[in-house]
Amino acid sequence: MFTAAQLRQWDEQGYVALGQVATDAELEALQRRIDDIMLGKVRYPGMFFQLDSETGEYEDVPPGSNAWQGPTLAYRKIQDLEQDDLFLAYLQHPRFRGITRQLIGPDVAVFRAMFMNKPAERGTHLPYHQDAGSQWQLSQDPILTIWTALDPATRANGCVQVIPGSHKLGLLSERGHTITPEQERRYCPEEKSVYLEARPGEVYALHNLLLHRSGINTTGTPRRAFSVCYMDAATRHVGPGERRYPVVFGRGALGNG
Ligand SMILES: O=C(O)CCC(=O)C(=O)O
Repeated sequence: MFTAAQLRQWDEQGYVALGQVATDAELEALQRRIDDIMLGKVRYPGMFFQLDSETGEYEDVPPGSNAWQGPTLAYRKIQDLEQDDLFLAYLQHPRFRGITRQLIGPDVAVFRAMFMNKPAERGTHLPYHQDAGSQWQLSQDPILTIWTALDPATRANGCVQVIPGSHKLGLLSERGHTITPEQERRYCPEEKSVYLEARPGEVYALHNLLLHRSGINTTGTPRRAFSVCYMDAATRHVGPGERRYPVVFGRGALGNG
């Protein structure tokens, strides 16, 4: 659970540093496993893979698909990681159960369990955005993302950068996600931003309405991270087609949830 001080920080700033949650051995296993998934040594049906852009520009990121696209460490994003036993066990850690119970309730699903990568000497600029809005096609906006550094995250390798308190602005774009250049000038001056540098294994809870972005990786080693968006298990997909979200805590939960 959040302590009283963390709850205050959550309300006022929209993010909370949680320190390292996994053991060193668990962290090493997650690092090895994500490389095995990228290299195709471990495979799951229908898992979403998106390669990194060639240019570093967000507009040039290829769309991605629900299929592995060959052995490379240059993936930008991989979703559906709740299918993997190690990632599922980690996202169901008792610390996360406590926080989700406090902020969401006993029955919790994940909108996405996602690997975000800035490959060595590559990566793509991710512009300021919020993680909510109609493009998510949900019956209610989720509020909680738990982001874990799998490697050191630094200004040089594209750590996440946030605008403290910006979750209080509400949803800035009807469709959600990236904001306009005018909104960025208004709400995101460099002097207001905070770089969330992290040691491997360190965790941040991020409010989904918090304005955040990340840069490219100018170093010779990757900046890997695992980002999980938790939401009330009653949240429904409201777009065309059927979509169900994996329940990870409470009634009908996967694994040991
Ligand atoms: O890891 C990153 O660079 C960005 C993460 C992000 O935007 C998210 O987890 O919602």
